[in-house]
Amino acid sequence: MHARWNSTLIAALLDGTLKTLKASGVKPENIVVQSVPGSYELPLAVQRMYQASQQQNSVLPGGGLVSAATDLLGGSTTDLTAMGSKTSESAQQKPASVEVEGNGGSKQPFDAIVAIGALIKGSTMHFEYISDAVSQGLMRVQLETGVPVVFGLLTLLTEEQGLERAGLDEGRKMHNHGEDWGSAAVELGVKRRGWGEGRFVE
Ligand code: RBF
Repeated sequence: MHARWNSTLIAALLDGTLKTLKASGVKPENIVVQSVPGSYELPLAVQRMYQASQQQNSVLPGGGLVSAATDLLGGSTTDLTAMGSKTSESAQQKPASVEVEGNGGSKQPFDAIVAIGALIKGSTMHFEYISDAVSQGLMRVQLETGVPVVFGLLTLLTEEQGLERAGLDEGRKMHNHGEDWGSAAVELGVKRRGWGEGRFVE
């Protein structure tokens, strides 16, 4: 799941995240990407998106309940809720592509969700309030739902800091943090599945 503010950074971070997810063996059709206007919207969107993934197969055509087992690396669903548009600069613009690569993919609940946003400090206290609310909100969502929510929120003092963390610095020497977020999603998704079955996967 991603916010659409600071879209250049977001596009690179999303690319990095997707790259690592796929390199880790997650099937593209099991990855769902959705976007929201800004970072402030991420906690609710992540919470509701996870609930939607639970609903999609909670009832079989015959009315039977389906177990919530997931299969991150096998035939399953990984959810990456990342953000969207590669071109929009503000929340006013049309949600870029709400890509749903997961068509035809697993209907199981998401194994993990990556919440991606980039907050850049301005001259008022806005940045502090949003950063704090989103950080606390995402932690709350993951503890309340039990699904790993990877913290892909950059809280930046300058845009330059964001370019460095998205691997877009001039010399292209810096690391794209999105790649780490993809790895964290896979690791936590696999571990959580193990914990759910009384196993400790390392
Ligand atoms: N959202 C972001 O994701 N990153 C930002 O840097 C950002 N800066 C904002 C600055 C101002 C002054 C305002 C009013 C909103 C900003 N937002 C930003 C959008 C915010 O997360 C949210 O989408 C809106 O406040 C609507 O709830």
